[in-house]
Amino acid sequence: ETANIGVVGLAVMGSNLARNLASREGNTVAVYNRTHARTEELVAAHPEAGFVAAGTIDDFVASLARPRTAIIMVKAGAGTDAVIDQLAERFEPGDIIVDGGNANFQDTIAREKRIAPTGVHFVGVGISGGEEGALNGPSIMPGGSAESYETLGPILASIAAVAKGEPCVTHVGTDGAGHFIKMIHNGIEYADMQLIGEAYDLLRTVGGLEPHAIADVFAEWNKGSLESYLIEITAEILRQVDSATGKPFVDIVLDQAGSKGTGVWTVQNALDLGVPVGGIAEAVFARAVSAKPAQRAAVRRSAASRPQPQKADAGFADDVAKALYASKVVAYAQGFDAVLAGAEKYGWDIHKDRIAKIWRGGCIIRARFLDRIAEAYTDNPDITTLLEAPYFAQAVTQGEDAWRRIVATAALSGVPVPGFSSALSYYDSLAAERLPAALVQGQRDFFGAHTYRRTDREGTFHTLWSGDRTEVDVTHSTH
Ligand code: NBP
Repeated sequence: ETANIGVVGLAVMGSNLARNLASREGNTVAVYNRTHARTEELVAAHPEAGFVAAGTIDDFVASLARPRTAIIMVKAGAGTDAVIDQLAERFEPGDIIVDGGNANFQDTIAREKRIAPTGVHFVGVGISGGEEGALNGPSIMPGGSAESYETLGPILASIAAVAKGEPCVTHVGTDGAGHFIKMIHNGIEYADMQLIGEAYDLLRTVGGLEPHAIADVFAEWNKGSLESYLIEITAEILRQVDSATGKPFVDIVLDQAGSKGTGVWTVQNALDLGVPVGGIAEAVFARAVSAKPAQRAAVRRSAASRPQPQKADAGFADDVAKALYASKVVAYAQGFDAVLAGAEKYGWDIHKDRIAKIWRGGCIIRARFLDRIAEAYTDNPDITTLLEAPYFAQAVTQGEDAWRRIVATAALSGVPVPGFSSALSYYDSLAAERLPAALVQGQRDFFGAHTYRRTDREGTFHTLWSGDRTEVDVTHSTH
Protein backbone atom coordinates (compact mmCIF):
# COMPACT_ATOMS: atom_id res chain seq x y z
CA GLU A 1 0.00 0.00 0.00
CA THR A 2 2.54 2.49 -1.15
CA ALA A 3 0.94 4.29 -4.09
CA ASN A 4 -1.35 7.29 -3.61
CA ILE A 5 -2.65 6.98 -7.17
CA GLY A 6 -2.92 4.27 -9.80
CA VAL A 7 -3.38 4.20 -13.56
CA VAL A 8 -5.10 1.35 -15.42
CA GLY A 9 -4.57 1.23 -19.17
CA LEU A 10 -1.08 2.01 -20.39
CA ALA A 11 -1.51 2.81 -24.06
CA VAL A 12 -0.26 6.24 -25.11
CA MET A 13 -2.65 8.33 -23.00
CA GLY A 14 -2.38 6.23 -19.83
CA SER A 15 1.42 5.95 -20.06
CA ASN A 16 1.83 9.68 -20.48
CA LEU A 17 -0.58 10.50 -17.68
CA ALA A 18 1.19 8.03 -15.37
CA ARG A 19 4.56 9.62 -16.19
CA ASN A 20 3.12 13.07 -15.59
CA LEU A 21 1.75 11.96 -12.20
CA ALA A 22 5.04 10.31 -11.26
CA SER A 23 7.02 13.43 -12.07
CA ARG A 24 5.15 15.48 -9.44
CA GLU A 25 6.37 15.79 -5.89
CA GLY A 26 4.54 13.53 -3.47
CA ASN A 27 3.04 11.07 -5.95
CA THR A 28 3.79 7.38 -6.07
CA VAL A 29 2.06 5.82 -9.04
CA ALA A 30 0.86 2.24 -9.38
CA VAL A 31 0.43 1.05 -12.97
CA TYR A 32 -1.51 -1.84 -14.45
CA ASN A 33 -2.42 -2.92 -17.97
CA ARG A 34 -4.45 -5.93 -19.15
CA THR A 35 -1.58 -7.05 -21.36
CA HIS A 36 1.35 -7.17 -18.96
CA ALA A 37 4.02 -6.58 -21.64
CA ARG A 38 2.85 -2.97 -21.91
CA THR A 39 3.39 -2.44 -18.17
CA GLU A 40 6.87 -3.96 -18.36
CA GLU A 41 7.76 -1.76 -21.33
CA LEU A 42 6.67 1.42 -19.58
CA VAL A 43 8.46 0.59 -16.34
CA ALA A 44 11.67 -0.38 -18.16
CA ALA A 45 11.62 2.77 -20.30
CA HIS A 46 11.07 5.09 -17.31
CA PRO A 47 12.98 3.95 -14.25
CA GLU A 48 13.03 7.58 -13.07
CA ALA A 49 9.27 7.43 -12.51
CA GLY A 50 9.52 4.91 -9.66
CA PHE A 51 6.35 3.15 -10.80
CA VAL A 52 4.83 0.41 -8.66
CA ALA A 53 4.12 -2.16 -11.38
CA ALA A 54 1.24 -4.58 -10.88
CA GLY A 55 0.97 -7.86 -12.78
CA THR A 56 -2.63 -8.50 -11.77
CA ILE A 57 -5.61 -6.37 -10.84
CA ASP A 58 -5.39 -7.77 -7.30
CA ASP A 59 -1.76 -6.66 -6.99
CA PHE A 60 -2.75 -3.29 -8.35
CA VAL A 61 -5.53 -2.80 -5.80
CA ALA A 62 -3.26 -4.04 -3.00
CA SER A 63 -0.60 -1.49 -3.93
CA LEU A 64 -2.92 1.50 -3.41
CA ALA A 65 -3.07 3.48 -0.17
CA ARG A 66 -6.54 4.40 1.13
CA PRO A 67 -8.67 6.01 -0.02
CA ARG A 68 -7.66 4.05 -3.12
CA THR A 69 -7.69 6.21 -6.20
CA ALA A 70 -7.37 4.73 -9.67
CA ILE A 71 -7.57 6.48 -13.04
CA ILE A 72 -8.82 4.35 -15.91
CA MET A 73 -7.36 5.25 -19.33
CA VAL A 74 -8.67 2.51 -21.59
CA LYS A 75 -10.68 2.48 -24.78
CA ALA A 76 -14.10 4.03 -24.11
CA GLY A 77 -17.04 1.62 -24.03
CA ALA A 78 -16.87 -2.08 -23.12
CA GLY A 79 -13.21 -1.90 -22.02
CA THR A 80 -14.05 0.85 -19.56
CA ASP A 81 -16.96 -1.13 -18.14
CA ALA A 82 -14.78 -4.23 -17.74
CA VAL A 83 -12.17 -2.32 -15.75
CA ILE A 84 -14.77 -0.48 -13.67
CA ASP A 85 -16.28 -3.83 -12.65
CA GLN A 86 -12.89 -5.29 -11.74
CA LEU A 87 -12.09 -2.32 -9.55
CA ALA A 88 -15.56 -1.95 -8.04
CA GLU A 89 -15.48 -5.59 -6.86
CA ARG A 90 -12.26 -4.94 -4.96
CA PHE A 91 -12.63 -1.35 -3.80
CA GLU A 92 -14.18 -0.31 -0.47
CA PRO A 93 -16.47 2.58 0.46
CA GLY A 94 -14.66 5.90 0.08
CA ASP A 95 -12.32 4.62 -2.64
CA ILE A 96 -12.38 6.46 -5.96
CA ILE A 97 -12.63 5.10 -9.50
CA VAL A 98 -11.83 7.72 -12.13
CA ASP A 99 -12.63 7.31 -15.81
CA GLY A 100 -10.28 9.61 -17.72
CA GLY A 101 -11.21 8.27 -21.16
CA ASN A 102 -13.53 9.84 -23.70
CA ALA A 103 -16.77 8.39 -22.35
CA ASN A 104 -20.17 9.62 -23.39
CA PHE A 105 -21.45 11.62 -20.39
CA GLN A 106 -24.72 9.66 -20.40
CA ASP A 107 -22.71 6.48 -19.84
CA THR A 108 -20.88 8.24 -17.02
CA ILE A 109 -24.17 9.21 -15.36
CA ALA A 110 -25.37 5.59 -15.63
CA ARG A 111 -22.08 4.19 -14.30
CA GLU A 112 -22.11 6.57 -11.34
CA LYS A 113 -25.66 5.44 -10.49
CA ARG A 114 -24.58 1.81 -10.73
CA ILE A 115 -21.49 2.22 -8.52
CA ALA A 116 -22.89 4.67 -5.95
CA PRO A 117 -24.73 2.07 -3.80
CA THR A 118 -21.40 0.33 -3.06
CA GLY A 119 -20.06 3.51 -1.43
CA VAL A 120 -17.26 3.72 -3.99
CA HIS A 121 -17.01 7.08 -5.76
CA PHE A 122 -17.15 6.97 -9.52
CA VAL A 123 -15.78 10.09 -11.19
CA GLY A 124 -15.88 10.87 -14.90
CA VAL A 125 -13.06 13.21 -15.84
CA GLY A 126 -12.73 14.96 -19.18
CA ILE A 127 -9.10 15.31 -20.19
CA SER A 128 -8.07 17.42 -23.16
CA GLY A 129 -4.69 17.98 -24.73
CA GLY A 130 -3.93 14.71 -26.47
CA GLU A 131 -0.72 12.78 -25.85
CA GLU A 132 1.34 15.88 -25.32
CA GLY A 133 -1.08 17.31 -22.80
CA ALA A 134 -1.32 14.04 -20.88
CA LEU A 135 2.45 14.11 -20.43
CA ASN A 136 3.08 17.79 -19.79
CA GLY A 137 -0.18 19.16 -18.47
CA PRO A 138 -3.70 18.74 -19.82
CA SER A 139 -6.86 20.70 -19.15
CA ILE A 140 -8.87 18.59 -16.73
CA MET A 141 -12.65 18.61 -16.28
CA PRO A 142 -13.64 16.40 -13.33
CA GLY A 143 -17.23 15.53 -12.45
CA GLY A 144 -18.26 13.25 -9.59
CA SER A 145 -19.02 13.95 -5.95
CA ALA A 146 -17.65 16.92 -4.03
CA GLU A 147 -16.30 14.45 -1.45
CA SER A 148 -14.22 12.59 -4.02
CA TYR A 149 -12.83 15.88 -5.25
CA GLU A 150 -11.21 16.52 -1.87
CA THR A 151 -8.84 13.63 -2.56
CA LEU A 152 -8.72 13.88 -6.31
CA GLY A 153 -8.54 17.66 -6.72
CA PRO A 154 -4.99 18.14 -5.41
CA ILE A 155 -3.70 15.18 -7.43
CA LEU A 156 -5.26 16.50 -10.64
CA ALA A 157 -4.08 20.03 -9.88
CA SER A 158 -0.53 18.70 -9.62
CA ILE A 159 -0.55 17.43 -13.21
CA ALA A 160 -2.78 19.98 -14.97
CA ALA A 161 -1.59 22.69 -17.32
CA VAL A 162 -1.09 26.07 -15.69
CA ALA A 163 -2.60 29.26 -17.13
CA LYS A 164 -1.93 32.62 -15.51
CA GLY A 165 -0.60 30.81 -12.45
CA GLU A 166 -3.75 28.72 -11.98
CA PRO A 167 -3.98 24.97 -12.63
CA CYS A 168 -6.41 24.17 -15.45
CA VAL A 169 -8.71 22.02 -13.37
CA THR A 170 -11.95 22.68 -11.51
CA HIS A 171 -14.74 20.51 -10.17
CA VAL A 172 -17.20 21.26 -12.95
CA GLY A 173 -20.23 19.51 -11.46
CA THR A 174 -21.43 16.11 -10.25
CA ASP A 175 -21.67 12.72 -12.03
CA GLY A 176 -21.36 13.15 -15.83
CA ALA A 177 -20.57 16.88 -15.80
CA GLY A 178 -16.88 16.35 -16.55
CA HIS A 179 -17.48 14.32 -19.67
CA PHE A 180 -20.28 16.67 -20.73
CA ILE A 181 -17.99 19.70 -20.52
CA LYS A 182 -15.28 17.81 -22.40
CA MET A 183 -17.83 17.00 -25.09
CA ILE A 184 -18.77 20.68 -25.47
CA HIS A 185 -15.06 21.56 -25.55
CA ASN A 186 -14.66 19.22 -28.50
CA GLY A 187 -17.72 20.66 -30.22
CA ILE A 188 -16.25 24.15 -29.93
CA GLU A 189 -12.97 22.74 -31.22
CA TYR A 190 -14.79 21.50 -34.35
CA ALA A 191 -16.28 24.95 -34.94
CA ASP A 192 -12.98 26.73 -34.38
CA MET A 193 -11.15 24.42 -36.80
CA GLN A 194 -13.81 24.88 -39.47
CA LEU A 195 -13.67 28.68 -39.17
CA ILE A 196 -9.89 28.63 -39.50
CA GLY A 197 -10.29 26.37 -42.54
CA GLU A 198 -12.67 28.85 -44.14
CA ALA A 199 -10.27 31.73 -43.46
CA TYR A 200 -7.51 29.75 -45.18
CA ASP A 201 -9.73 28.97 -48.17
CA LEU A 202 -10.66 32.64 -48.60
CA LEU A 203 -7.05 33.82 -48.32
CA ARG A 204 -6.05 31.28 -50.92
CA THR A 205 -8.94 31.40 -53.39
CA VAL A 206 -9.89 35.07 -53.19
CA GLY A 207 -6.69 36.49 -51.72
CA GLY A 208 -4.54 34.54 -54.17
CA LEU A 209 -1.96 33.66 -51.51
CA GLU A 210 0.16 30.50 -51.49
CA PRO A 211 0.19 28.32 -48.36
CA HIS A 212 3.53 29.63 -47.11
CA ALA A 213 2.24 33.21 -47.41
CA ILE A 214 -0.96 32.26 -45.60
CA ALA A 215 1.24 30.73 -42.89
CA ASP A 216 2.78 34.18 -42.45
CA VAL A 217 -0.68 35.73 -42.14
CA PHE A 218 -1.66 33.19 -39.47
CA ALA A 219 1.61 33.69 -37.62
CA GLU A 220 0.88 37.43 -37.60
CA TRP A 221 -2.66 36.82 -36.33
CA ASN A 222 -1.16 34.69 -33.59
CA LYS A 223 0.45 37.80 -32.13
CA GLY A 224 -2.93 39.48 -31.58
CA SER A 225 -6.41 38.80 -30.27
CA LEU A 226 -6.74 35.63 -32.38
CA GLU A 227 -3.76 34.05 -30.61
CA SER A 228 -4.50 30.38 -30.00
CA TYR A 229 -3.02 26.93 -30.22
CA LEU A 230 -5.12 26.15 -33.30
CA ILE A 231 -3.95 29.28 -35.16
CA GLU A 232 -0.36 28.47 -34.20
CA ILE A 233 -0.46 24.88 -35.50
CA THR A 234 -2.29 26.03 -38.63
CA ALA A 235 0.68 28.26 -39.53
CA GLU A 236 3.02 25.32 -39.00
CA ILE A 237 0.91 22.97 -41.12
CA LEU A 238 0.73 25.51 -43.95
CA ARG A 239 4.51 25.87 -43.90
CA GLN A 240 5.03 22.14 -44.17
CA VAL A 241 6.32 20.91 -47.54
CA ASP A 242 5.82 17.32 -48.69
CA SER A 243 9.24 15.75 -49.06
CA ALA A 244 8.13 13.29 -51.74
CA THR A 245 6.69 15.85 -54.15
CA GLY A 246 7.99 19.21 -52.99
CA LYS A 247 4.40 20.45 -52.90
CA PRO A 248 2.76 22.16 -49.94
CA PHE A 249 1.71 19.47 -47.46
CA VAL A 250 -1.86 20.83 -47.47
CA ASP A 251 -2.09 20.09 -51.22
CA ILE A 252 -1.20 16.43 -50.98
CA VAL A 253 -3.66 15.58 -48.18
CA LEU A 254 -6.98 14.12 -49.34
CA ASP A 255 -9.63 16.75 -48.61
CA GLN A 256 -12.07 14.46 -46.79
CA ALA A 257 -12.21 15.10 -43.05
CA GLY A 258 -12.83 12.41 -40.48
CA SER A 259 -14.26 12.66 -36.99
CA LYS A 260 -14.46 10.49 -33.91
CA GLY A 261 -17.91 11.42 -32.75
CA THR A 262 -17.64 14.01 -29.98
CA GLY A 263 -18.73 16.80 -32.35
CA VAL A 264 -21.73 14.71 -33.33
CA TRP A 265 -22.53 14.08 -29.66
CA THR A 266 -22.42 17.80 -28.96
CA VAL A 267 -24.89 18.54 -31.72
CA GLN A 268 -27.19 15.63 -30.81
CA ASN A 269 -27.33 16.78 -27.21
CA ALA A 270 -27.77 20.41 -28.18
CA LEU A 271 -30.75 19.40 -30.34
CA ASP A 272 -32.25 17.59 -27.35
CA LEU A 273 -31.59 20.58 -25.13
CA GLY A 274 -33.04 22.98 -27.72
CA VAL A 275 -29.84 25.03 -27.92
CA PRO A 276 -28.93 26.48 -31.32
CA VAL A 277 -25.30 25.50 -31.91
CA GLY A 278 -25.23 26.21 -35.64
CA GLY A 279 -21.50 26.90 -35.68
CA ILE A 280 -20.72 23.48 -34.26
CA ALA A 281 -23.35 21.75 -36.39
CA GLU A 282 -22.05 23.38 -39.58
CA ALA A 283 -18.55 22.22 -38.70
CA VAL A 284 -19.74 18.64 -38.24
CA PHE A 285 -21.73 18.84 -41.50
CA ALA A 286 -18.79 20.40 -43.37
CA ARG A 287 -16.68 17.36 -42.52
CA ALA A 288 -19.54 15.10 -43.62
CA VAL A 289 -19.90 16.96 -46.94
CA SER A 290 -16.16 16.71 -47.54
CA ALA A 291 -16.39 12.95 -47.12
CA LYS A 292 -18.96 12.52 -49.95
CA PRO A 293 -16.66 12.16 -52.99
CA ALA A 294 -19.36 10.78 -55.30
CA GLN A 295 -21.73 13.70 -54.70
CA ARG A 296 -18.90 16.20 -54.95
CA ALA A 297 -17.78 14.75 -58.28
CA ALA A 298 -21.33 14.66 -59.63
CA VAL A 299 -22.10 18.28 -58.78
CA ARG A 300 -18.67 19.42 -59.95
CA ARG A 301 -19.46 17.82 -63.33
CA SER A 302 -22.95 19.30 -63.61
CA ALA A 303 -22.11 22.79 -62.34
CA ALA A 304 -21.89 24.99 -65.45
CA SER A 305 -18.81 26.86 -64.33
CA ARG A 306 -17.29 28.05 -61.11
CA PRO A 307 -17.63 31.74 -60.34
CA GLN A 308 -14.61 33.90 -60.89
CA PRO A 309 -13.20 34.82 -57.45
CA GLN A 310 -13.86 38.45 -56.51
CA LYS A 311 -10.92 40.79 -56.52
CA ALA A 312 -9.29 41.08 -53.11
CA ASP A 313 -8.37 44.58 -52.01
CA ALA A 314 -5.53 45.54 -49.72
CA GLY A 315 -7.58 45.12 -46.56
CA PHE A 316 -8.79 41.64 -47.44
CA ALA A 317 -6.73 39.67 -44.90
CA ASP A 318 -7.79 42.09 -42.15
CA ASP A 319 -11.41 41.61 -43.13
CA VAL A 320 -10.97 37.84 -42.94
CA ALA A 321 -9.42 38.20 -39.48
CA LYS A 322 -12.39 40.26 -38.29
CA ALA A 323 -14.89 37.81 -39.78
CA LEU A 324 -13.02 34.96 -38.13
CA TYR A 325 -13.02 36.68 -34.77
CA ALA A 326 -16.72 37.56 -34.89
CA SER A 327 -17.64 34.03 -35.99
CA LYS A 328 -15.52 32.63 -33.18
CA VAL A 329 -17.36 34.74 -30.63
CA VAL A 330 -20.63 33.27 -31.95
CA ALA A 331 -19.32 29.69 -31.81
CA TYR A 332 -18.13 30.09 -28.22
CA ALA A 333 -21.33 31.88 -27.23
CA GLN A 334 -23.27 28.90 -28.57
CA GLY A 335 -20.97 26.42 -26.81
CA PHE A 336 -21.42 28.17 -23.47
CA ASP A 337 -25.19 28.22 -24.02
CA ALA A 338 -24.99 24.43 -24.37
CA VAL A 339 -22.95 24.24 -21.16
CA LEU A 340 -25.62 26.18 -19.32
CA ALA A 341 -28.51 24.19 -20.78
CA GLY A 342 -26.82 20.90 -19.83
CA ALA A 343 -26.20 22.18 -16.31
CA GLU A 344 -29.86 23.11 -15.95
CA LYS A 345 -31.14 19.81 -17.28
CA TYR A 346 -28.78 17.58 -15.31
CA GLY A 347 -28.63 19.66 -12.13
CA TRP A 348 -25.00 20.73 -12.19
CA ASP A 349 -23.80 23.84 -10.39
CA ILE A 350 -21.73 25.12 -13.29
CA HIS A 351 -19.52 28.19 -13.14
CA LYS A 352 -18.94 29.40 -16.69
CA ASP A 353 -16.03 31.63 -15.68
CA ARG A 354 -14.19 28.66 -14.15
CA ILE A 355 -14.77 26.58 -17.26
CA ALA A 356 -13.40 29.35 -19.45
CA LYS A 357 -10.38 29.52 -17.14
CA ILE A 358 -9.53 25.82 -17.30
CA TRP A 359 -9.72 25.96 -21.10
CA ARG A 360 -7.01 28.62 -21.18
CA GLY A 361 -4.23 26.06 -21.00
CA GLY A 362 -3.46 22.46 -21.91
CA CYS A 363 -6.44 21.82 -24.17
CA ILE A 364 -6.88 22.12 -27.93
CA ILE A 365 -8.96 25.31 -27.84
CA ARG A 366 -6.55 27.12 -25.50
CA ALA A 367 -6.41 30.76 -26.50
CA ARG A 368 -5.96 34.30 -25.34
CA PHE A 369 -9.63 34.66 -26.25
CA LEU A 370 -10.59 32.53 -23.22
CA ASP A 371 -9.15 35.14 -20.85
CA ARG A 372 -11.73 37.54 -22.24
CA ILE A 373 -14.53 34.97 -21.85
CA ALA A 374 -13.50 34.25 -18.26
CA GLU A 375 -13.52 38.00 -17.57
CA ALA A 376 -16.93 38.42 -19.18
CA TYR A 377 -18.49 35.70 -17.02
CA THR A 378 -16.68 36.84 -13.88
CA ASP A 379 -17.89 40.41 -14.40
CA ASN A 380 -21.44 39.27 -14.95
CA PRO A 381 -22.35 35.58 -14.66
CA ASP A 382 -25.94 36.38 -15.64
CA ILE A 383 -25.44 37.69 -19.16
CA THR A 384 -27.88 35.90 -21.47
CA THR A 385 -25.25 35.43 -24.17
CA LEU A 386 -21.55 36.08 -24.54
CA LEU A 387 -22.48 38.44 -27.39
CA GLU A 388 -23.91 40.83 -24.82
CA ALA A 389 -20.68 41.11 -22.80
CA PRO A 390 -19.35 44.62 -23.44
CA TYR A 391 -15.95 43.48 -24.71
CA PHE A 392 -17.40 41.03 -27.23
CA ALA A 393 -20.33 43.24 -28.21
CA GLN A 394 -17.81 45.90 -29.14
CA ALA A 395 -15.48 43.49 -30.97
CA VAL A 396 -18.35 42.13 -33.05
CA THR A 397 -19.74 45.59 -33.80
CA GLN A 398 -16.33 46.78 -34.91
CA GLY A 399 -15.83 43.77 -37.15
CA GLU A 400 -19.38 43.66 -38.46
CA ASP A 401 -18.85 45.43 -41.79
CA ALA A 402 -15.85 43.25 -42.58
CA TRP A 403 -17.82 40.14 -41.60
CA ARG A 404 -20.63 41.04 -44.02
CA ARG A 405 -18.19 41.87 -46.81
CA ILE A 406 -16.43 38.54 -46.34
CA VAL A 407 -19.61 36.46 -46.37
CA ALA A 408 -20.82 38.34 -49.48
CA THR A 409 -17.44 37.97 -51.19
CA ALA A 410 -17.38 34.27 -50.42
CA ALA A 411 -20.85 33.79 -51.88
CA LEU A 412 -19.96 35.68 -55.06
CA SER A 413 -16.66 33.81 -55.38
CA GLY A 414 -18.12 30.35 -54.78
CA VAL A 415 -16.09 29.74 -51.63
CA PRO A 416 -18.09 27.69 -49.14
CA VAL A 417 -18.22 29.41 -45.75
CA PRO A 418 -20.86 27.53 -43.75
CA GLY A 419 -19.22 28.58 -40.48
CA PHE A 420 -18.85 32.29 -41.23
CA SER A 421 -22.27 32.61 -42.83
CA SER A 422 -24.21 30.62 -40.24
CA ALA A 423 -22.53 32.63 -37.48
CA LEU A 424 -23.55 35.86 -39.20
CA SER A 425 -27.13 34.62 -39.67
CA TYR A 426 -27.24 33.67 -36.01
CA TYR A 427 -26.06 37.14 -35.05
CA ASP A 428 -28.58 38.77 -37.37
CA SER A 429 -31.34 36.56 -35.98
CA LEU A 430 -30.59 37.70 -32.45
CA ALA A 431 -30.22 41.32 -33.53
CA ALA A 432 -33.36 41.51 -35.72
CA GLU A 433 -36.32 43.57 -34.59
CA ARG A 434 -38.78 41.02 -36.00
CA LEU A 435 -38.21 37.45 -37.19
CA PRO A 436 -40.22 35.51 -39.77
CA ALA A 437 -41.04 33.14 -36.91
CA ALA A 438 -44.34 35.07 -36.86
CA LEU A 439 -45.16 33.76 -40.32
CA VAL A 440 -44.07 30.26 -39.33
CA GLN A 441 -46.49 30.43 -36.38
CA GLY A 442 -49.20 31.41 -38.88
CA GLN A 443 -48.38 28.41 -41.06
CA ARG A 444 -48.40 26.10 -38.04
CA ASP A 445 -51.78 27.45 -37.00
CA PHE A 446 -53.14 27.14 -40.57
CA PHE A 447 -52.35 23.47 -41.15
CA GLY A 448 -52.19 22.14 -37.61
CA ALA A 449 -54.19 24.50 -35.37
CA HIS A 450 -51.05 24.86 -33.28
CA THR A 451 -52.23 28.31 -32.07
CA TYR A 452 -50.21 31.50 -31.59
CA ARG A 453 -49.75 34.37 -29.21
CA ARG A 454 -50.30 38.03 -30.13
CA THR A 455 -47.94 40.94 -29.80
CA ASP A 456 -50.64 43.19 -28.37
CA ARG A 457 -52.35 41.15 -25.67
CA GLU A 458 -52.00 38.07 -23.48
CA GLY A 459 -53.58 34.76 -24.38
CA THR A 460 -53.49 31.95 -26.91
CA PHE A 461 -55.31 32.29 -30.22
CA HIS A 462 -56.40 30.31 -33.26
CA THR A 463 -57.78 31.54 -36.56
CA LEU A 464 -60.55 29.49 -38.17
CA TRP A 465 -58.60 29.09 -41.41
CA SER A 466 -60.95 26.56 -43.01
CA GLY A 467 -64.01 28.45 -41.75
CA ASP A 468 -64.78 32.13 -41.78
CA ARG A 469 -61.22 33.09 -40.79
CA THR A 470 -62.23 34.84 -37.62
CA GLU A 471 -59.99 34.57 -34.60
CA VAL A 472 -60.96 32.65 -31.48
CA ASP A 473 -59.41 33.04 -28.04
CA VAL A 474 -58.43 29.51 -26.96
CA THR A 475 -56.52 30.57 -23.85
CA HIS A 476 -58.72 28.57 -21.50
CA SER A 477 -59.74 25.71 -23.75
CA THR A 478 -58.25 22.29 -22.93
CA HIS A 479 -56.48 22.21 -26.23
P1 NBP B 1 -6.90 3.18 -26.52
O1 NBP B 1 -8.17 3.92 -26.60
O2 NBP B 1 -6.25 2.75 -27.76
O3 NBP B 1 -7.14 1.90 -25.59
C1 NBP B 1 -6.10 0.97 -25.36
C2 NBP B 1 -6.06 0.58 -23.92
O4 NBP B 1 -7.32 0.01 -23.52
C3 NBP B 1 -5.01 -0.50 -23.68
O5 NBP B 1 -4.43 -0.25 -22.43
C4 NBP B 1 -5.86 -1.76 -23.67
O6 NBP B 1 -5.27 -2.82 -22.99
C5 NBP B 1 -7.06 -1.27 -22.92
N1 NBP B 1 -8.22 -2.16 -22.99
C6 NBP B 1 -9.06 -2.41 -24.03
BR1 NBP B 1 -8.85 -1.77 -25.70
N2 NBP B 1 -10.03 -3.27 -23.70
C7 NBP B 1 -9.82 -3.59 -22.42
C8 NBP B 1 -10.48 -4.44 -21.51
N3 NBP B 1 -11.58 -5.11 -21.86
N4 NBP B 1 -9.98 -4.54 -20.27
C9 NBP B 1 -8.87 -3.85 -19.91
N5 NBP B 1 -8.21 -3.02 -20.72
C10 NBP B 1 -8.68 -2.87 -21.97
O7 NBP B 1 -5.85 4.00 -25.63
P2 NBP B 1 -5.45 5.54 -25.70
O8 NBP B 1 -5.35 6.02 -27.09
O9 NBP B 1 -4.30 5.69 -24.77
O10 NBP B 1 -6.72 6.26 -25.06
C11 NBP B 1 -7.19 6.00 -23.74
C12 NBP B 1 -8.45 6.79 -23.47
O11 NBP B 1 -8.14 8.17 -23.59
C13 NBP B 1 -9.57 6.53 -24.47
O12 NBP B 1 -10.80 6.58 -23.82
C14 NBP B 1 -9.45 7.64 -25.45
O13 NBP B 1 -10.67 7.96 -26.08
C15 NBP B 1 -8.98 8.76 -24.59
N6 NBP B 1 -8.15 9.70 -25.39
C16 NBP B 1 -8.16 10.94 -25.06
C17 NBP B 1 -7.41 11.84 -25.76
C18 NBP B 1 -7.43 13.20 -25.32
O14 NBP B 1 -6.90 14.09 -25.97
N7 NBP B 1 -8.02 13.44 -24.19
C19 NBP B 1 -6.62 11.47 -26.81
C20 NBP B 1 -6.60 10.20 -27.14
C21 NBP B 1 -7.39 9.32 -26.40
P3 NBP B 1 -4.34 -3.89 -23.79
O15 NBP B 1 -2.98 -3.26 -23.84
O16 NBP B 1 -4.39 -5.09 -22.95
O17 NBP B 1 -4.95 -4.08 -25.13
